[in-house]
Amino acid sequence: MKRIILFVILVTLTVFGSLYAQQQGNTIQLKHGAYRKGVRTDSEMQRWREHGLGQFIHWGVYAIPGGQWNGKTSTYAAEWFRSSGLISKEEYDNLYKQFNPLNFDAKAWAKQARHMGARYMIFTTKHHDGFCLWPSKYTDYTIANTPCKKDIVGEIVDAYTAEGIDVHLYFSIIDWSHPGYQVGAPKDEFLRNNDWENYRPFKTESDSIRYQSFKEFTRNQLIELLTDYPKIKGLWFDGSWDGAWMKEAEWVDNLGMELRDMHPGLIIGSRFRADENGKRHVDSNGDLIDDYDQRFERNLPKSLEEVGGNDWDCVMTIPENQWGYHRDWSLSYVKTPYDLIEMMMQANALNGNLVVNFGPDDKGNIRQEETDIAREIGNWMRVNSEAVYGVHNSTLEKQDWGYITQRDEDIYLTVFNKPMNNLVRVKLPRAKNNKEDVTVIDKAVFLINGEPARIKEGLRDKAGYEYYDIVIPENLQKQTMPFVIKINLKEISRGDRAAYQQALT
Ligand code: H79
Repeated sequence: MKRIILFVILVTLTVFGSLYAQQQGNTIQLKHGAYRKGVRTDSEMQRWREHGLGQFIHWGVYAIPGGQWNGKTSTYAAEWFRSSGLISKEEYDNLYKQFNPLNFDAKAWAKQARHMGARYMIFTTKHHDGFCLWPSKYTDYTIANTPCKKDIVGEIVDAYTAEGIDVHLYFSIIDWSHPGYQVGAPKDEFLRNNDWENYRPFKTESDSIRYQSFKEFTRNQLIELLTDYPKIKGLWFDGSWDGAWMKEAEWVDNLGMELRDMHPGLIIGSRFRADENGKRHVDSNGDLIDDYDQRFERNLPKSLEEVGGNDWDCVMTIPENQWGYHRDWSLSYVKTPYDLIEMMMQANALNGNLVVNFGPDDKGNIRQEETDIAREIGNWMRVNSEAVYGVHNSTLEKQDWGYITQRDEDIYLTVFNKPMNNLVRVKLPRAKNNKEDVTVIDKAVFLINGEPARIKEGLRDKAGYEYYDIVIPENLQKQTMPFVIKINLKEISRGDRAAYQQALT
């Protein structure tokens, strides 16, 4: 009996002890987990954080079929055309011999991106098909063996950098063109049952040996990219959900360190490597792996809680799920500049960047729809970009008419849902300095015309929060695009409130 009691006590202690440890934030010792809690504080990362808006470009031989082949249209993502079933693998793998984008003009693309207001861009050096847009010396499947022959990656890096736009290189870990690459996504059961240790990506020893050559190939290409294009700011990895890659936690971790040593300040997102337990993006302790969260692809977070204090960006397609050039955009809803601006402000208000994707055609043209979107976003940015660059989540609570961003003392209210009464009601925070004080709006101005806004007294709620109403003047009431009101707050004594309110009317 005594033994049983002792056993029960021991079990209880162990269970509660470990729960307590977790609650206390005691962490499992990981060899290849996150190396930092919280965000990077260096200047390169600070610069990235302030970009607000980026451009993604997906370009490769998939632009030749553009989602169509022999009169048939694929509803698949156009850059996955090799797997669509509409083309044989052999035919696809020979498309590069026709890749000849005579209209390609990196400087024109970069200029357009700058006019749109993008501060960084991500460019596909190689997608899953393995075709390289730079003349890699480690494979023949590159731009060097097309009629084009230009170093496309080099021209992009130079042109965008010259326009003041930071370049990040997209690189797919999956490479269907390399004989050593073979696995794909691991079976869920190993991850779900916490049985990662027993996951075996390869069926035979020789498959495993072949994979070693693939690893070396991947490492060589990454070193080559950093060596040839030292101006780049970061690497944007994709396809790292491959089981064999995930199983190589130690090797990949070492590779990451090697790349960072080569290129101080290098920015790498959470989609590069898994920890030793097969956990991706966040490690077994819930800490973000590497520099920013890449999980919000085509899917914006709705609250700061979802963001968890990390840096993040959201890459967004214009149609539903087309990254590469697809000739037929009637297959899904096509986002409008309004939609994209709303997404950008939602992202910025939650401490993230929005990255809008473009898919140029096989001639090197950016399609008319994308050109129009870039121009319209650019027109909006020329007036309102103050509310985008270098901003962060505001001390003001999110309110139903739109999104709020802030830089130092400047608060930007971007109004999307214009109230029927043309009054933008602003809930103000309590005074920080002195409990006896109240917060009021000191200044308010419309960015669209620089005119000061009229402020009216709003309600005071039961909890004691103060509200003020910003009047939308007649000349702005018919706006069809969101507009920004820049405000500053001040704290005054309760005794001065009546005088403040009197002065408003
Ligand atoms: O490059 C873009 C996508 O091609 C790539 N990531 C973005 C940035 C991506 N790789 N994998 N996935 C997205 C998720 C895989 C989705 C798939 Fe499918 C479902 C592959 C096959 C079925 C989507 C639908 C792609 C083809 C059909």
